[in-house]
Amino acid sequence: MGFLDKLKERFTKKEDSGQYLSGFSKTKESFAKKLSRFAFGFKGVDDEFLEELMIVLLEGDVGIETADTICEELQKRMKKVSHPSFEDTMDGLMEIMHDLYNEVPDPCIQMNPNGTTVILMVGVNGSGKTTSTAKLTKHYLDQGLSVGVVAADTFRAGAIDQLKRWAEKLNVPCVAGKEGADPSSVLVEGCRYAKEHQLDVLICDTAGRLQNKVNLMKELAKMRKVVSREIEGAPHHVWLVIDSTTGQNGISQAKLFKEATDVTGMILTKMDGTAKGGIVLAIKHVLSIPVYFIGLGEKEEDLRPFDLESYLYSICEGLNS
Ligand SMILES: Nc1nc2c(ncn2[C@@H]2O[C@H](COP(=O)(O)OP(=O)(O)O)[C@@H](O)[C@H]2O)c(=O)[nH]1
Ligand SMILES: [Mg+2]
Repeated sequence: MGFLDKLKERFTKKEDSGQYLSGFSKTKESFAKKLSRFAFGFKGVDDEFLEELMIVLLEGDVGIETADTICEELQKRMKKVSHPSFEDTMDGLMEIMHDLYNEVPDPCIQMNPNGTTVILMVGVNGSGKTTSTAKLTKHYLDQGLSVGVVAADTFRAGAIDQLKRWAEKLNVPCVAGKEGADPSSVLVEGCRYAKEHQLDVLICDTAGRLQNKVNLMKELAKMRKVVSREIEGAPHHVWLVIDSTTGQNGISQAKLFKEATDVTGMILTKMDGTAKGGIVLAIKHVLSIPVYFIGLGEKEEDLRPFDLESYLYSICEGLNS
């Protein structure tokens, strides 16, 4: 049984396979469809094929460095197979993508065993922080945990109201300051509320100003310091929210944030709106930051824990059949 058959077998048993398939339909449309064109008259993994593959990978925003690695590895592996068929080659390709992501397997998300788990959401404006805060809230509520949110994006009144509306809809407490208030003071208030009410999870939505590294570092350092004073070990997670439709620009943002603070995980949003789903591989390969969740739509249920096999199957479905 080939790699793709095994992927398919496991994928069909997953609960959220339907959400994955529809969320990644644009990437699949581009990736699998373009690759399947090479099936006709396939002559093996020669220069011409590798060149075409490189273009498909780059168009899917896998990024030059990662695409290079994939092509080299495919050439190496296929040399060991005598007269590889197109199916063998696609099997090899998907297995390489799998192994590349998993060179460093994503660690599990650790929850604070002694109290509230504090999650800081960071990222530039419009990346999907507030929406992802709401989606994460639903994710943890569904697990039977108590959740609160903090509107620490105090730069726009609209941002505070947006989170308040989500909190109301999801029926969770929202600690919010006034527009223009010091975000750190709102975070402190949020932590105190969480302790007093023994919340399991506190998700803090922060402001996403695109700024220089020094200011970003200072701001993030201050936020970390104030929450660490309130709850031991906090923030337990700093999750960077990246809009996957921004492609390689998203990777530059991720680099900046990684240099500015200890980003512990990533949420890649708007996968449903893009054919550039290859950004998952690029982010992991180039930055070694675990991808924990992916956004596949605008509703609260459209956040899925990232599952490597489901992702790979969803972008290559139909390729070998
Ligand atoms: N299609 C889609 N839209 C999303 C997703 N995540 C966020 N959005 C939309 O992106 C826009 C910006 O999101 P928002 O959470 O306000 O970004 P923030 O500025 O980082 O807080 C909103 O219109 C969201 O509905 C997603 O996974 N898929
Ligand atoms: Mg926001």
